[in-house]
Amino acid sequence: MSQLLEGKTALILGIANKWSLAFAIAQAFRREGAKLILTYQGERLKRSVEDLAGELGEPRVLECDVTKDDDLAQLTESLEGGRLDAVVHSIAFANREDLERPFVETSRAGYLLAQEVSSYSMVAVARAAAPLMTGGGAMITLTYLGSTRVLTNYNVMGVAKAALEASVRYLASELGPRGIRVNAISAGPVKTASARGIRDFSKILQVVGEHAPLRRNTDPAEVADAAVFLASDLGRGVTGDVMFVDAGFHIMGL
Ligand code: NAD
Ligand code: IMJ
Repeated sequence: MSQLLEGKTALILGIANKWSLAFAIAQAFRREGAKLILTYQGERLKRSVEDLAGELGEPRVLECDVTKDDDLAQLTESLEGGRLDAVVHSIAFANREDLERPFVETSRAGYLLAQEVSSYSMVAVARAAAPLMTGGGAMITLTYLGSTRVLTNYNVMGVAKAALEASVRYLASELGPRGIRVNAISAGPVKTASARGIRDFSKILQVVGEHAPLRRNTDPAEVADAAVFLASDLGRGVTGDVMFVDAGFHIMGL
């Protein structure tokens, strides 16, 4: 069988451990023949990501904290001379207390932090990567239903995801003429490190699994296969969009 990403090089940001959605995406991209470049947030995650790189055919692994302009500039510099065909942005962060107390209590600093890491970083990554995408390509970010619906405790992250999805549209409009497509995948709830410890997360999984049209939860491999589609030539007509991979949950009303 021919591979959908043969001859393509993909930069993947946001692997922390084997549960990360970005790791599932890296596995699917590798299965489809892509050459990978991985980044990790900082020293704390270096070992973990380097270990996982071993399962992915030892790709290049670089440090990139998206709040640091130097790291992003370094990333562009160290990849210069090579061509990039796909970029996966799978990064979010907010202060835990802002995901636990009423949204109205969100501090200025907490609001700005969530925006910086979870939304602005997509713009910064796009700016760093676009010059390397000389043959066009695809940028993909991960979002969640809380961008357009009020979901308990998602709070400041919902606002950041709304800004992220709007950023996808502006980036798609500007980068389209260069053959670069920009899309978001809105995944259903998955028990990753970013979900663990969220109050009542198991209950959320249960309710979503009972009410989604497919009557089950989302498998990270399904999110990864959608990313393969968007990064491949099969997705050539799709840009500026939010694709839901959530067993259909988002279509449901009461
Ligand atoms: P995860 O914790 O494995 O991934 C989050 C990643 O963000 C980590 O790798 C972390 O290192 C990285 N990160 C945080 N701050 C960073 C910084 N300053 N610089 C660089 N990297 C930084 O959890 P995940 O669930 O795989 O999350 C990945 C994406 O998927 C996020 O955008 C999340 O909002 C989104 N998402 C998750 C779910 C879910 O239920 N798990 C559902 C929909 C969307
Ligand atoms: C996160 C918070 C509240 C409800 C939530 C989530 N639901 C889901 C998530 C229902 C599915 C996971 N998600 C989609 C995220 O985007 C998570 C982002 C996140 C998680 C944490 C936890 C640890 C921490 N900061 C975080 N920042 C962002 O300290």
